[in-house]
Amino acid sequence: MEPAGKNNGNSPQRYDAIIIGAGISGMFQLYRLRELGMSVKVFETGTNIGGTWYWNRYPGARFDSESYSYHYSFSEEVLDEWDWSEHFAAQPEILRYLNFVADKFDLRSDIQFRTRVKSANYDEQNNHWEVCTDQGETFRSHLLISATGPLSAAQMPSIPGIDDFQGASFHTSQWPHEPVDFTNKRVGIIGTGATGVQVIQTIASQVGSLTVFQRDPNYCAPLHNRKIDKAEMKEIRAKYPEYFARCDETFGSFLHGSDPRMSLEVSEEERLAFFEELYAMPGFAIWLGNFADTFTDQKANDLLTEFMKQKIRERINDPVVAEKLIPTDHGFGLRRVPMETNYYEAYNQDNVDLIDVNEVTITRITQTGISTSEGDHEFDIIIYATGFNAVVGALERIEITGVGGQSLKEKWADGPRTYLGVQTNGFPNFFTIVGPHNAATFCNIPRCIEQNVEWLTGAIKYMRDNRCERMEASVDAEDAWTKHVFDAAQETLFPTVDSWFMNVNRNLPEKKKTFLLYTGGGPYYREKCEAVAANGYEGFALE
Ligand code: NA7
Repeated sequence: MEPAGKNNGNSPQRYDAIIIGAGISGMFQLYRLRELGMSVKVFETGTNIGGTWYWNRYPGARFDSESYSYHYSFSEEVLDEWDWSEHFAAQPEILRYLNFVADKFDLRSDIQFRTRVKSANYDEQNNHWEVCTDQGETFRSHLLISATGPLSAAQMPSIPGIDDFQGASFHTSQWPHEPVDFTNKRVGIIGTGATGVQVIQTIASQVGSLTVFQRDPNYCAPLHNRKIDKAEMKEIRAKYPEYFARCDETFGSFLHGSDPRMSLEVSEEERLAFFEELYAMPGFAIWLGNFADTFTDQKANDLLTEFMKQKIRERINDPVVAEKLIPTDHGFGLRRVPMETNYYEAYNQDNVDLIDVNEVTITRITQTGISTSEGDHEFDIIIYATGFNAVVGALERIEITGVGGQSLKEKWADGPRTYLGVQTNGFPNFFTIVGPHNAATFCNIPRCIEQNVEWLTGAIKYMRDNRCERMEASVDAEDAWTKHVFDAAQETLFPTVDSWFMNVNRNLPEKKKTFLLYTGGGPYYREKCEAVAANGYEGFALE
């Protein structure tokens, strides 16, 4: 390890570790590495901590996970002192919570804000990383850790004329810090993923008019959010250990885990009653608490899909609009399920219009609005809820080069290759939290972030205790893990549908179709990571 000294005359400042990103992962990794007595520097593009919850300030942004399953578990003090006001907290409260944690542990003193890491190059001779920022500074560190988040590289649509628009326009993840007044405004929104759904249902009652440009509809499910009063908070707090234990057991580390029964094992009556029960439950119950074969057997998936289609039809007054809102190219739950509160009912309002861009093409953004094959729409505000260059996008924006000057982007041109989703061969001492192929990509994310950070901290401590200077995933371990990731995906129906899970983004046609997530489940992933550690970090070369 480098000595903890931070400066050395005019040469670049040196740290034991550099962390990129001050969201939930970066904050916790900083906390743990400080405990090891390491010198650490965190770079963050934003003006404050919070990552996803700092950037995504759009109206309606909130948890889809139960608040008390999402928060950090590592500090009893934080658990004791923080109360949640809703079962699914909204973004302002979440950001207040993360600031509370940052204040409590004085995390900001090691974080440099307003700074984007532009490049990171491994210096083989000196076994350190040289990190350059957009502020023109260069830093050196022994270890480099990306905590950049799987959905942080905002993606605008590839529509001509975006810069021509004279009104206000925002990508949802680059929302202004000042409130946006929608009163009497003519608003257009492009995108109906998890984000678009939250925005639409929130602003539909505030705007003068809302025109939704939808390409592929998604199956949305009711969130059933409620307030938490003091008495209920006390009960919830008493159950924290139970909740964390439950998350450890389930596939996606949510409170909801699949039912052991198979869909066709029960009578139709029983099956429908179960679907109704789940539909009435809060959160991801209907998605992740369903029959065990829902995402592995097409027939099982078809049954649930039919139930969900019917629910949409029941909630929309105009049958033509209802059919537009029903996906035709995929079954329920095979893409990320947006959670909603009166989303479908918004389309029953007179001031809300739905345009299917498969029928009516958007030709360009103009000075005054959006031009389509069937005429022009004038807007005061255009909202782009068009998602992200998912999972690999934030890493691709940084020019990362490893041994022999190999570029990470080039190495991953046909899709990421990783060992455990934490390292890739040729990039020693570079670790990815929530990297591609990591269980954290298909997870109630803080649960998996904590696992990632604890495991990595253990590996770093092992390096120190055993006087190792260099840790690198072997080619064999990387090949085996990457194959395992693809094999696990093939056992599910997820690869049958184009989505960001599959590295498909129609605004980035050059991206190669490949599976980015890990679908072997949290429990297996954790077991595997623990076994690797117990066997002296098997699969990694340690020197
Ligand atoms: P998503 O889920 O990637 O959704 C983006 C939406 O934007 C989706 O409906 C896209 O339609 C739509 N889109 C993108 N480009 C266009 C163009 N050019 N024209 C029309 N529509 C377009 O991102 P979100 O922010 O909603 O959610 C991301 C994740 O954040 C989510 O999964 C949660 O885990 C949290 P498409 O489906 O491509 O037809």
